[in-house]
Amino acid sequence: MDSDSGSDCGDVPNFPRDLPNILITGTPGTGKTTTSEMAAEATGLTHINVGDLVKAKALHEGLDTEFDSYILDEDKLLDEMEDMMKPGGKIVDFHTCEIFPERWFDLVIVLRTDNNVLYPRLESRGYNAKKINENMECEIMQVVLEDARESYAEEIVIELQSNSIEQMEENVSRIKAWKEQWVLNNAK
Ligand code: DAT
Repeated sequence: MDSDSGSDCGDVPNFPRDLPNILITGTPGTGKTTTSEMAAEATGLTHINVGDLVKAKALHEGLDTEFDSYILDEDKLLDEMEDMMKPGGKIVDFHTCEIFPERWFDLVIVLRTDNNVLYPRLESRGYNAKKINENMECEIMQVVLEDARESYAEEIVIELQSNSIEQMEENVSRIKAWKEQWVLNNAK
């Protein structure tokens, strides 16, 4: 793992940027991609769908057939993303949060979904039973939330409910307001 990855809670200096970087994370199915697309539209920031990037640039070590997902090549991914993150203005959408350098992000949003809502979302994606169970357990055990809290400063990690369209719209409004405030606070 990269020596300055998010899992290090040490004194990591942020590099200056004109626009903030936001990480939107959570268990698969909680609404990361939909929320990120809407938030990018609302804020003018650029959405980076990390799963798509991994596939498009082959930043993986092949397919894990048991879970039907790619085995990430973290070093390749971080190298690919470093220059994208430097100027700021990115909304990064990924189900894992602890692999990234802490200094990349100004805000980390963890989306949460109730079990009875998440299950049918995962089913309708055609996931196999093993993958559905793994993801349900991940959400029930709050794995992503705990990883985010261990990897980033407490004050930048925000948990948001994502069960309904109304909540998603509210989340996007909050992201937009937060971004506008960040720009005011960091104006040169
Ligand atoms: P993720 O990127 O976290 O895997 P997604 O954005 O692809 O999730 O959403 C999965 C499905 O659930 C998709 O059909 C949209 C729907 N969805 C996501 N968040 C929702 C919400 N808050 N309310 C209603 N539907 C939602």
